[in-house]
Amino acid sequence: MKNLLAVGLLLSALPGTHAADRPRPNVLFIAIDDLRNDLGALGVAHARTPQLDAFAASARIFTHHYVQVPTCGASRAALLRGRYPSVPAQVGNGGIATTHSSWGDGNLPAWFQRHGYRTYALGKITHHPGGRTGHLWNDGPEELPGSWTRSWIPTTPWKEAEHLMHGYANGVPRIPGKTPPLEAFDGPDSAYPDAWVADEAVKNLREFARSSEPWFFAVGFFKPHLPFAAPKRYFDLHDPQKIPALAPAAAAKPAWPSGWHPSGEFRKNYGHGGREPDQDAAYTREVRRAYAASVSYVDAQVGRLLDALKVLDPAGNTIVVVWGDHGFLLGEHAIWGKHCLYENALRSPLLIRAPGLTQAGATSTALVETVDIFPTLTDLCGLPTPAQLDGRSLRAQLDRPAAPAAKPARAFWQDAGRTIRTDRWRLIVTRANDGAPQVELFDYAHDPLETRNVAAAHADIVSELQAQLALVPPLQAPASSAARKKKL
Ligand SMILES: [Ca+2]
Repeated sequence: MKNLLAVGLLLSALPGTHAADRPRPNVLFIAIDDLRNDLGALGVAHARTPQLDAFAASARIFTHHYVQVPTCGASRAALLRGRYPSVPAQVGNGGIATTHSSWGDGNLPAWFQRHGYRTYALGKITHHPGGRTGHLWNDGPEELPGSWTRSWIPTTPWKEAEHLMHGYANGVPRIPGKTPPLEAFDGPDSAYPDAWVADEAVKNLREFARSSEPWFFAVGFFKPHLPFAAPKRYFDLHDPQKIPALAPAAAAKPAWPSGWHPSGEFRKNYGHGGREPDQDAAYTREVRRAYAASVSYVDAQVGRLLDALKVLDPAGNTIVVVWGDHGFLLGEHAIWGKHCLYENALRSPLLIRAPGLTQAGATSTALVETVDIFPTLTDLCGLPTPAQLDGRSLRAQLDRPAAPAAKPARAFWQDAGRTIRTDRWRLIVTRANDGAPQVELFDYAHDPLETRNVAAAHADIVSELQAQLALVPPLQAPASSAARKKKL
């Protein structure tokens, strides 16, 4: 208690509040898997996301949030470590388990735990739901040991974490390369895993609300990650004819040089019955509708958790973060997936509500990054911030939506792929199979859909952005074949 009071006295003011008047805030961190910026609150007209839109109206809406690595485990590593990747394993899905011992001074949950918080991870927070490695992700060592008071998955018909992650209706597991990428089952919300996550989250939230100790509760939902599967009624919310088609230039495979890839996660991990979304307009619409339906389904489950919080914490002493771990290309650049450095792979929702937030519902267009979340949360909770973090607290944008970005956004992919995003430009540097560097430059002021590589016409901008990219050291060790294999 003495420590708690001491920290309380040191609290810098939360936005618009006197910190000493309040107990330390709790943190509800909601991760949504593979959620691109397809929310109504982010201006997407065909989205049906009433729950997240309502939450956004009470929060700060970051329209330009970028992740560090466009794949689940590596994006979460950057989140929890609060740093850009520094070794090749940290751009792969196994990076948390294989590199956590070298992370130095803690990680986000461990830091909170060290400063008096109980820390909980339910569902998919690290790469493996429940935070275990091994066969079917349930019998190996913890991915991030020493960090969570408890890390777990609900008990469900899918039984194993790996089946829960890729589950079809009523406990049916995925068969890689065979089962379909889409499913609409005419049944209740509990036909799919996220309803079970929401149930378990609400149940535990009730328990935590009775405790006088502060808590950090991370809840990880699975949709809209593939397979795009949800109860039929969420599909019925979406008329496929009303989901806008991509402009042909936006759907085209980029001209060489580019970091284009053949969307292995979508094309190889599922059975398509010979259908090909780039060649079959009806299939394109079905896939995009199924993604939108999966977003609507997870929206409803997140809404149940937020409704419970309203009842359990009427004073609003909980910081709530809604975060997408990266985006997803639904045919942009002829890619159906995320493993690339284009805009829609890296941009994802970030909504933050903090006690005393003013101008709730206002948007910040500042470029912000996933690595900013760690220092933002320590700042808002009045904890010290570890010195080594690469991000910056977003308090400025929470206090004043028009506050500018502190820095450009950076992202990483494979051993040599890097990108830097400024308000106007994106530079992408990748390496061709023969080792030659490939440079792409996009000018969002004149080409918001990234259809023209203008690197040749703007050598000065390329040079300036390459110099900024070089400020972050290159990844330091060769990727092992195992780490490389896990990336895709
Ligand atoms: Ca993901």
